[in-house]
Amino acid sequence: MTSVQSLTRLPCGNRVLDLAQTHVMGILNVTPDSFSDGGRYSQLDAALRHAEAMVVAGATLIDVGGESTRPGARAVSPLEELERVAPVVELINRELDVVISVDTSTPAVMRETARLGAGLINDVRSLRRDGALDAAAATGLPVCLMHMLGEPGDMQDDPQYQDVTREVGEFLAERMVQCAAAGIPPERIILDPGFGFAKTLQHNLSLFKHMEALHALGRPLLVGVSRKSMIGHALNRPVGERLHGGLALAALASVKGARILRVHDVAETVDVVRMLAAVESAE
Ligand code: 8Y7
Repeated sequence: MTSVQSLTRLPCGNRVLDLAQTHVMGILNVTPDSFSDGGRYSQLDAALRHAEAMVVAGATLIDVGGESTRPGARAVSPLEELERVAPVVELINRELDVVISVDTSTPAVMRETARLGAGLINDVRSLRRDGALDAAAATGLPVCLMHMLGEPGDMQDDPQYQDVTREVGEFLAERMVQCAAAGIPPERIILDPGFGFAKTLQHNLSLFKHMEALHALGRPLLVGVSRKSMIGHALNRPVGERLHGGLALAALASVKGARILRVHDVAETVDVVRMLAAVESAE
């Protein structure tokens, strides 16, 4: 290993990410669909097949989530969340070569999924739930800290900022201090501006434009804008017609130095990332 690689190597449990490159993280929701009642085995099987397709398409991380963060979504008990997520993590870890990210704010889910092979904790609440800092620290896994004001249920009520990029940076810096105090060193942290979380369209666009300012915090950035309403509002597109807007933002985020892109459309985003890398590596 060269010294340059050691600066960008992020150990994620039993796997390592080289953050010199831009990685694509595929989204795998395991919230039960009330319209499909295929039973437990077929849901697990469907989750594995979806994850496998994303890995074949070039995803190097899969983000497994069992709690909807949509505004107004029903709260899920820790046990219910664990019963959804744990079997999927165990199965993907056994069957696929990919870093498993667990989208959770729940301490018990962090601890148990780490035991089952998860490689990254992705917490939209930045470890602010009771016991989350200690649980994440105990896993030894890297953590993605995301900016959000309030809770998913009330976050879009009336978000206000003087300077959204500065305030997001200050929030993330403060969470890094709390992490350090709990035994999670900066080397284990990924930062995320939290697009679409407690932000108006203008907040999201301004934050995106000035994203580079967050590099001052010294940690890799993860960006999640796939199919989000900021694309819908900017282009006047329903959720099924946001791919092109999302790919534009993926390219721009990568150029601005984001290291992980969290997306639904893995194959398309991987093409974007590879095309940028091809140009970047030219003479
Ligand atoms: C994000 C996220 C969601 C994001 C990170 C959606 C779980 C909403 N968005 N995690 N999760 N960053 N780190 O539309 O932007 O995908 S859920």
